[in-house]
Amino acid sequence: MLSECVRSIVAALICCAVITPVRAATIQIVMENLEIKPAEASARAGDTIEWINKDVFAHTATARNGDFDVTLQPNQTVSFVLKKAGAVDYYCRFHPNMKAVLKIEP
Ligand SMILES: [Cu+2]
Repeated sequence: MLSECVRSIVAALICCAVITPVRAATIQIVMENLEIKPAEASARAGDTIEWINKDVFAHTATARNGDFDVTLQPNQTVSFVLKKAGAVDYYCRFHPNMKAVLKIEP
């Protein structure tokens, strides 16, 4: 009788785990030696991007479509929550050769 009960609780827990929606993720993107790594990152709307500046000078993550313009001081980490889907090209305003793309799925 007791094991029957335990079994149904376990079944209910497994069931809940399966139907729980995917949690938003945090994606880390490093800026180091004038490079953005990875240069191409995939994410979903609702995910958080964490840009980590490991250089001793400031960088920006500036979206060409105007969706974001984040300034990172030396050794600073800045988080940004993605709101819209789409492929967003971004670059550093101080070093325009630093380029990357975020592929954001809905
Ligand atoms: Cu820069």
